[in-house]
Amino acid sequence: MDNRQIAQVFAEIADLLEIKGENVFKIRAYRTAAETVGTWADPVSRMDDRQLRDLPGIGKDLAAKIRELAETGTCAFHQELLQEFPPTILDLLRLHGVGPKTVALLFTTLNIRTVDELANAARTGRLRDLKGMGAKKEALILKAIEERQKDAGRHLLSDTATASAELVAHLREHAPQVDFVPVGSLRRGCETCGDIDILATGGDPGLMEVFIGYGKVDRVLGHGDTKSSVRLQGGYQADLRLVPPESRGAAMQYFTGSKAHNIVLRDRAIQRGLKLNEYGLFRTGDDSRVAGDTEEGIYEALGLAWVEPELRENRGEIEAAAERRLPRLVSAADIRGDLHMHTTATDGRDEVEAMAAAAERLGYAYIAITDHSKTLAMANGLDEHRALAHAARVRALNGRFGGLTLLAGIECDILPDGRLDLADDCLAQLDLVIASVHSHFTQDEAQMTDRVLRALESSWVDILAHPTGRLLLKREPLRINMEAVAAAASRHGVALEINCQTDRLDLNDAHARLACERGAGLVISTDAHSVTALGHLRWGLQMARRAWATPADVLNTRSLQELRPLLRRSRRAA
Ligand code: DGT
Ligand code: CA
Ligand code: CA
Ligand code: ZN
Repeated sequence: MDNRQIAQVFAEIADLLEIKGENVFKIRAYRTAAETVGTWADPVSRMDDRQLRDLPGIGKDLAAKIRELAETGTCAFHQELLQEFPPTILDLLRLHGVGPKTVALLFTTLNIRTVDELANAARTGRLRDLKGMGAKKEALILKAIEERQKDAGRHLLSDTATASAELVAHLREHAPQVDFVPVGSLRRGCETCGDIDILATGGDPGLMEVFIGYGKVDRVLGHGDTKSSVRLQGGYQADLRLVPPESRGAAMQYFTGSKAHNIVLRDRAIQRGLKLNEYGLFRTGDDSRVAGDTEEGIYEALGLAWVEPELRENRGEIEAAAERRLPRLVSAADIRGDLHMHTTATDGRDEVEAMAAAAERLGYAYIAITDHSKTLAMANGLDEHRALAHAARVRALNGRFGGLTLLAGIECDILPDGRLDLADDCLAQLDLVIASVHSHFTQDEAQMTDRVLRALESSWVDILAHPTGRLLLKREPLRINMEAVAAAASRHGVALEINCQTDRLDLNDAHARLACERGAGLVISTDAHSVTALGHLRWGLQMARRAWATPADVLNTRSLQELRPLLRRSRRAA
């Protein structure tokens, strides 16, 4: 079992214990263990008992459970809990506004075990009379179910990328002569993906046996000579298509999509007396081939510059490609530092030193340590006194990690009325201030917008973090007027963050593009709570690219020398 699978078991145990109404410390221990294992770099299944017990938050009991999972693939305690509750009950817990108490109530009183059963009960008005329910909550549950159905079968970009990479590794191992490339929404870097699309060239139909023989295949949905579909463990659907080598470019183009981009391209072909499909670009009259072995060839024959996959959404990229004015998108090589991360001073899992050492290995010029402020008591947030003491410790490390500069910052909560959680004279003494909303998500649009605008007006805020608070496939964005926020950010010289946590990706592509158009700077930050999470930068980068962002649009592509004058404290001093 890999770390993710073990973490999954612990997370399920925590959920099930919560439904049972067990002791909160016990529940928290399993949650912490799930976090630790899920983000640990080395496989915990290969560790012995002593090494396991050295992991943060892992004691004797949890170490034994990890050994049990590693050796047998299951855990007796987990199985016992699943005897008490059907596993489908965990789907209920993932509905917005449905907590463990509600799940327990629904199960014990109405024997509701699945989302479908819950939907039925809500539609027929059977929930409203339960203790603590009422018609309003019933309606909210129904709405949450509808939201969920819109997302059904979709997965986070990062999870899809992992599942796809494992599948492609299997294919390459068993068919080394074949060329494989992931296409579809994954190649376009969409925030969630409906399925995994793999394109193969240079193989024979025997390849399909290799595909359906993959160890993680749960079910074969279709099996042909040029196209097969399977369902994988974890609920991913995967399609494999095989085309001849001379069609590789055409098929890459076709199956990368998006559908909207392809439709415009096909019309453009028709206007030129050509026919475009997944096998190539052909003259309408005599079916002779014009292009098809490369994507560049296809675009060129249509009078277009090659278009980066992230831009292929019919949002103006075809006009720009025709006029040769596509942007030079920001890429990993442009990134010089990371301006949002947490440490053990609050709710991070690694020490400042470990984060700095990892950043040095990544070749960064700078990082900002931005732990939480006091209102976030759950995360052990810092008050003014602790914030300044922490800052002093952070600064004292400068010089110890090669050319890396550590900036002492804070992630300061924006209080419900728009005031900041820490006093101005404390914020003034830090190198960088991030402001963010972590509470009162349900304010209406006017209130929320006023609240955030007020924070942007403060003298010290440099960055607004995860501006909409959304959690992909879990929590809707808060209601806020992004036009007004982008305009204010531009006016005050505050950068808007693209948060790289894999279930945030917040700002999204459309909002990030709006920010750039309004002249607000972007910053791509990991918000890492561990060393491993520093590697999540690529997912935010993908959002920035989908937003047409160039290196100039992104604050953390600057050298430290260029960055400093852009921070508010420098501008005030000037
Ligand atoms: P997803 O899977 O919902 O995340 O999004 P996609 O874009 O990966 O969609 P998918 O898997 O249905 O199809 C992959 C690509 O194949 C799609 O982006 C464009 C192409 N494609 C699929 N169906 C059509 C179609 O009916 N017409 C055209 N022109 N292209 C299509
Ligand atoms: Ca797809
Ligand atoms: Ca597909
Ligand atoms: Zn944070």
